[in-house]
Amino acid sequence: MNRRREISRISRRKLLGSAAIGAGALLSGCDQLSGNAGFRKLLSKGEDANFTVQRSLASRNALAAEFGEDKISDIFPANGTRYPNLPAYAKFAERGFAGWPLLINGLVDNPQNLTLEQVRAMPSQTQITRHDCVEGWSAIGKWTGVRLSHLLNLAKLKKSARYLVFHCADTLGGIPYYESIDLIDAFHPQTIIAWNLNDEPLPIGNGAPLRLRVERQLGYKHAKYLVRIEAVDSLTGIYGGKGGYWEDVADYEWYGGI
Ligand SMILES: Nc1nc2c(c(=O)[nH]1)N[C@H]1C(S)=C(S)[C@@H](COP(=O)(O)O)O[C@H]1N2
Ligand SMILES: [Mo]
Repeated sequence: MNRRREISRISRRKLLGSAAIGAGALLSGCDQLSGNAGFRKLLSKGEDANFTVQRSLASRNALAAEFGEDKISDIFPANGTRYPNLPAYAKFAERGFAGWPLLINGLVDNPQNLTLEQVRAMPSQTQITRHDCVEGWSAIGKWTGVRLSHLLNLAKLKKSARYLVFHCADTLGGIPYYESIDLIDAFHPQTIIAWNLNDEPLPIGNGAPLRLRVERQLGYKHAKYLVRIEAVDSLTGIYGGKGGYWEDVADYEWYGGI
């Protein structure tokens, strides 16, 4: 095979490996979204109080950049909570997080009461992405986990569901850490519940045993130490009401787009 054909074969394989598969998945994500009442309302009215950054659906669904293995950072920092203060957490850590619970409830028809083992046995995907923290650092890491859309398809969102709230096992200054995203990000093909970082189980500092990766948004949205995913129709009345720990305590933007 001549050199030109070799190159075009390689680049096609690269495309098929990431972008093309991503586009297919994106379409199925859109199909699921268009059947959802909350999402249609968002599109037709475009007046969601929290949704201050107006972007087209196409740009919300665009993929975050992915990198090669050679770009992975030598050290992926741990930021915010580095070890949850919940006494039960240390007990789980001692036994490799065996039996760690992940609950999916709220506005769903089939609430899920999963264990870490069950989640890790689900279909997985791996992505090498850059994490950007508002405190001024970035790092590239390789994350493996199950697509959030897979979990939501098991739990079957009710038509009234508009947001997913991620409840964590840690508190900062006595306040529970939590985050939330809308259904566009929930069904985005790079939004995963990750259990591995750089081919190893998540280190405790990076959110063991399960954390959210929502690659189009800033670091604070990537909730670590996940114990429960709750589908809701409004963020009012959830903790401080602004959709996340940092949103509540320091007025960070709810949509932390990169
Ligand atoms: N549960 C929980 N999730 C969290 C935080 C936290 O303190 N607690 N910090 C957030 C912030 S500000 C960032 S930048 C990232 C840091 O992830 P890392 O520790 O893997 O670098 O986690 C985010 N998710
Ligand atoms: Mo951050």
